[in-house]
Amino acid sequence: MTAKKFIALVCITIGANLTLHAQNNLSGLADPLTMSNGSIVTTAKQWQQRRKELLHLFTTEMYGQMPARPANMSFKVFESSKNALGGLATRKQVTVFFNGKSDGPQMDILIYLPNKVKKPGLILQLGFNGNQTLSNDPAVKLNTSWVANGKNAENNKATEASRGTTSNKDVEMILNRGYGFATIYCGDIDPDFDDGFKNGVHSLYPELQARGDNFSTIGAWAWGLSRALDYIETDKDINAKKVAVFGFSRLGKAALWAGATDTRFAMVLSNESGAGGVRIFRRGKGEDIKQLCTAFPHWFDVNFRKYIGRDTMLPFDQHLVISLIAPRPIAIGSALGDQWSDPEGEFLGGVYATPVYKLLGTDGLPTTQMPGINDPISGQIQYHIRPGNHNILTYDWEQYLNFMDKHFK
Ligand code: GTR
Repeated sequence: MTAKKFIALVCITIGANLTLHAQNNLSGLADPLTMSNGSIVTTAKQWQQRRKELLHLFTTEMYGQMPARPANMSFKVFESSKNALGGLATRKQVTVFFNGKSDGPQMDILIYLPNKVKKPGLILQLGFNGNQTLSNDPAVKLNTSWVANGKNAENNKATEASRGTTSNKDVEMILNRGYGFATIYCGDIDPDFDDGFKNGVHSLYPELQARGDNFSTIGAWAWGLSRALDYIETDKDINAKKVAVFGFSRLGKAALWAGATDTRFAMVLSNESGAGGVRIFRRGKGEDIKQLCTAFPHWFDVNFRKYIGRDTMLPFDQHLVISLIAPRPIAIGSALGDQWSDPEGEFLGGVYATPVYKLLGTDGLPTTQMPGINDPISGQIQYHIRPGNHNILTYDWEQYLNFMDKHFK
């Protein structure tokens, strides 16, 4: 390309971006392809530099530092059966001992693999309330970590009544579509309440606390997903190159950060992750930083609190986190009744990450127009919105499975 043509192309791109920003009332939104020193990123090689810069930015200002894989970590497959769920699946239950000690912090992974597929890819879900909530299967270990009190928990422990309370049928659908399903409980990694970062895996890393970029709870959950992937890589029955990391809501924020920080995840599925997930803060709609940091002071690092009240002036925004996943595929799901998550802001997260996907030779999200209800649009970034409230429904899983077929088959 001649220098003239190149400059013309850059000008056209910048012009189109400015128009899009104005249309969406987002002038001033950070450009993923401009380095902090003002230079423009035009090659995949330069993007690697920008990516480093962005990872550093989000690690410092928002999600906090994460430790490396612990040297002494160990795994134990404590139960398995080739005849689970009426013969549909092979079940494995694995404990990850984070510091290699049986009385140290630990998490259980529940894995189902479809018997009719050899070495399948899988969905790795970060879940609420314990692995037993995902299946009626009586062989699943009842979680013994802290859980929030509620209908299926007493004295902050899950009860038998919690078995199969979420997505039992959906797990079978996932297996019937030829994918495995693995799940871990967020509370095994770090219980979801503010204790000053002492319990869960935080107890192993006191040096990562009492600092602005401390190891946060969302950081810990994302880190736990990577540790589950460490196990998966050792399991010869699973295709570790086809692992889609999934999370819903607060756990969608963590799954997004896991996909951004750990390039071994081949795909990210982000269901209604909202503020601190894929949603653009600058719109000033839905949950804001003040609400996030007040109700859940443990989710993000301490530095993030300095942006309270500055949502519409943020020097960074969540499309940049999505861009860290590029060119790997990501599917974003919203619900019309979930205005707290700001569906249009979630959609725009994908729109504004798209220039990075394009730079890396893919299409990103193939539209800048918000699609209609139940009318998913799918490129390297997929977006769907359905009627109903904040939830993960069979319809959502179907969209994610279609996306996996498109990219994994
Ligand atoms: C809400 C929170 C959201 C979302 C949600 C959830 O209370 O404000 O950011 O994460 O919880 O996790 O269900």
